[in-house]
Amino acid sequence: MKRREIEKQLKKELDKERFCHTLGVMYTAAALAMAHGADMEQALYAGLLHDCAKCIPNEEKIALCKKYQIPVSAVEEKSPFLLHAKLGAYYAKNTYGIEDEEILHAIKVHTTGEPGMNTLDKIIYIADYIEPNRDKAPNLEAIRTLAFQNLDETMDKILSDTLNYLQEKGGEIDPLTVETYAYFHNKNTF
Ligand code: DGI
Ligand code: FE
Ligand code: FE
Repeated sequence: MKRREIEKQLKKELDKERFCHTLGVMYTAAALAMAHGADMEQALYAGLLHDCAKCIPNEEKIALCKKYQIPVSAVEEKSPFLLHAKLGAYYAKNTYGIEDEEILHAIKVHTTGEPGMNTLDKIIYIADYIEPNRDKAPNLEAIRTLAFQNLDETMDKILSDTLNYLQEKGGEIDPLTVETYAYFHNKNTF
């Protein structure tokens, strides 16, 4: 599907706020791609579709994963909202016709991250956090500046703040989030 058609469809699938966030991520990802010499078209598509499964009710997410044979971990059973990333990659491919595996992968890992993430993966993860409609995270201003300078350092900062936030609010922590933080922290230290 063309980007405009996908936009039209998503406007129906998502609530207003999520749709605005989606456009914010799409254009922020494009800007980050420009700054870091990555492919802008891939960034636009991945940004546009990253939350396409976000507005499916949580109870349905687990059933849909079983139906599509997407593995569900113990942490995902307890926090099914995490599944919107994997389900999003599934719908990007099967509903929106995206065949580019790099776009699908960036969507799949956009919530927890993954050790060894590539440039597009990082761009989507970071754009999701810094897009202009976001206002709650600490250090946002500094992180926004850093994002256009160094992707690995930005990942380290965001993951560190995210883990602190999850610890404070007592959220179930996915081992992948911890592994991704360790990966970037080590990468930046040595
Ligand atoms: O879908 P969005 O809200 O745009 O953004 P997202 O997909 O990055 O999800 C953001 C939330 O995900 C944020 O509140 C932090 C949370 N998160 C990230 N890693 C983990 C996590 N939540 C839990 N419970 N466990 C994690 O490991
Ligand atoms: Fe998301
Ligand atoms: Fe998002």
